[in-house]
Amino acid sequence: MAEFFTTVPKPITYEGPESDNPLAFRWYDKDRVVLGKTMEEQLRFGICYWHSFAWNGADIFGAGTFDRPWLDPAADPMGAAHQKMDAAFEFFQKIGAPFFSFHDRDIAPEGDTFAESCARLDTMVDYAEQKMAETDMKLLWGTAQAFFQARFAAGAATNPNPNVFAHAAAQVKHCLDATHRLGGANYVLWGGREGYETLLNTDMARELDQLGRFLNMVVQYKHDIGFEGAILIEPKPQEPTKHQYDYDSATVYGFLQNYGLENDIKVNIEVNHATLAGHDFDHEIKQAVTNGIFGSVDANRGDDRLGWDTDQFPNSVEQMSLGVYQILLGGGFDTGGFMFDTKLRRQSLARDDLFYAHVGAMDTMARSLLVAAALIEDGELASIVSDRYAGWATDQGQRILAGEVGLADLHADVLANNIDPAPVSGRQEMIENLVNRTIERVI
Ligand code: XUL
Ligand code: CO
Repeated sequence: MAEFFTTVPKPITYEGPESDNPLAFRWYDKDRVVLGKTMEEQLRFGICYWHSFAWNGADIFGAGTFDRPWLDPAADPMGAAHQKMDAAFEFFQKIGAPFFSFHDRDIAPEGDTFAESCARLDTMVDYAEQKMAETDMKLLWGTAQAFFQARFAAGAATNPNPNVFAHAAAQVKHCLDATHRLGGANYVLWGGREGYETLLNTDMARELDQLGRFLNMVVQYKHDIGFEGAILIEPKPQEPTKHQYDYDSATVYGFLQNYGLENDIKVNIEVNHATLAGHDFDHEIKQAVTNGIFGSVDANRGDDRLGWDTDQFPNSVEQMSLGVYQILLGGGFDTGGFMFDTKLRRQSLARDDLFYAHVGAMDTMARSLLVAAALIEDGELASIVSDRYAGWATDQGQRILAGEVGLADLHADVLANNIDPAPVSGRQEMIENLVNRTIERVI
């Protein structure tokens, strides 16, 4: 089989912080134990198929720039799909991430009929199964691409036409089967075009009910086939539609409760989707952990001055550490992991740019893990928070929470005892300094 990444002949290895080899890990030492698990087990890195292998670098103003022979429109579609998978597995192995993720249409091209699309996907799933066995690669999640084709312009599950709903349901069924066959740890549903552009042509109540029904069908089918992975929704506030129904973790949780799905579906939080929703990454994690729906993470960042989904590789330890801290406080990943739903910049057209990008991103996440683990081990942040709420452990606090007193009781109490609490400092700057000192100390 032809080697594609010839300038990176051997797998990337850990050389330590002193190394100035740009194709070595300085922080990601997969066997290093952090909080009782290896870095590999804590971080559970996944490589995405779509941006890394199924995209040619085209943007809305210009043609593809990347050197990806399998994306040549003249190539035989199934031959190209095999070549793409060979290159992808070569990359997975050389970068040393244990997982990958795909959309059905990333690994197998759509055919002229749905039957042909299914047959092509089955062929490529056979090939993936063989390559996974040869390489020990695991599938973090599979997902159906139900947003690209013109038929999905008005949404998939939320489409005004039930035939489009049916088509998306058939596609998700087939992709869930494929994910199950490949031992996927999760199955993801990103809303794609599940949202709307204008209320002037939209029946919102009907569309939400359709989406609720669709997701109940997915959960039912997961149980029918015995798929043990988690079903995850990936919140995003806008883009491609102006108003996406799965805006953020809190909105998704409310939606899941409305449709009786809160125990069956969790969330896949993407860092830059949090930013686009006006939240910090750690807020989205905390919101999900608090509601018991934290599943997995797409580890890509945005750009401070660009209000769209730039899908950049993570390079800010400050930003990521606080999110990883909340993940660890919540008990760490179960089925999830850090999936690089990340795109090279369009000018990064050399083959090995994909390596530089992932090496930097994996090191950033490893450093963030070390910082977050130190914050947990020191315990100072956690005690600051618990001390702040210590009053709620008193008799008065407990009686309020237990519902033993009402407004009139508290009114009487405050009147009789002239309760006049003194304000206390929130110490935000002091705590931020503590985090910065931890970063300085650890990395
Ligand atoms: C879109 C996005 C997708 C999903 C998978 O913004 O993040 O790549 O992760 O469909
Ligand atoms: Co994503």
